[in-house]
Amino acid sequence: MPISDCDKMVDIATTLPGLKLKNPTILAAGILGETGASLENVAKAGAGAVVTKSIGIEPREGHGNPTFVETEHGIINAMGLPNPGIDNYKDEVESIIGTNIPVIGSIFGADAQEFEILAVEMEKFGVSALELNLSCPHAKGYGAILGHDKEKVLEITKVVKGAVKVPVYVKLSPNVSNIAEIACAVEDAEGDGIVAINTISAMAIDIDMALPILSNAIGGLSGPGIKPIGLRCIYEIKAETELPVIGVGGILSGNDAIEYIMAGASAVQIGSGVYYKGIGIFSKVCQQIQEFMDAHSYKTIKEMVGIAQKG
Ligand code: RRO
Repeated sequence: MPISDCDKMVDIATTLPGLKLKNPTILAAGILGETGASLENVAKAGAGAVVTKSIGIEPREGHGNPTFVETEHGIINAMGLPNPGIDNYKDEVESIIGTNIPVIGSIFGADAQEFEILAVEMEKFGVSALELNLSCPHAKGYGAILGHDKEKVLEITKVVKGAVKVPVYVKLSPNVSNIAEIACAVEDAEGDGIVAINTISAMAIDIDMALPILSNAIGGLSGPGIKPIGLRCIYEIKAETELPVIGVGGILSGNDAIEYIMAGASAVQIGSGVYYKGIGIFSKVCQQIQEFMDAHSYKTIKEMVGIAQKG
């Protein structure tokens, strides 16, 4: 939103390795990422960048229904990594490359070799950066099993870094005892940045049926209830590493985004917020960030990054 008084003009652009963003809001993986057209709609709605669906080697149907349940303070999903497979996703990605915002390719694999193959393909499609999904909490053989192990995180990040030129971001799980230690493994492998956090392992029970609601029983919690946990994770990661961080988890407003930025995030991702507020959330959050900065005399996002860190 333009601000008429030039002295009060604030700049909400932000820069991370390989990413020049006109604003700090990014569509998170797994939301509206099925097609190039749906990603383009998010770009038109004002997002600074988009992350694709998490893509693997082969097509996967994912878990059976129900895959999704809304609870008091968030949403629990166990989609089970449904995706068309890398070869079938090519046209979708290529259709949005060259539109006005960066595209980040999210990939998941069972081991470093699969990640390498996927990374090379995604790079060929023309993405600006990669996001390694090492953190899906409920897909057997993928995600958490790798991302909870700092040696595996180091190996996968190193292998991918050796195979591509685009920057490599690693999406981390909050379901670990020490997230900063895992972030340090990314740094040791010369990864370019961290995305935190993925969803929190959770469940809901149907008391009439006396059964778990999700077909997979256990899923991942996202939405407003996880914001304080996401903030704590960013804060801990920034205290231990120099890596740039993209914050994600329960961002529904400009103030939520500012909290993440002050904890140390250079940009934020919005996922469940689209479910709660609609696609207009990107421009709304940007407007609210701008208003906050104007009211508090911040001129750039960079000035605010990590200012809540002690010492
Ligand atoms: O597909 C999923 O069930 C899923 C993924 Br890949 C992820 O990274 N996080 C999540 O909560 N769900």
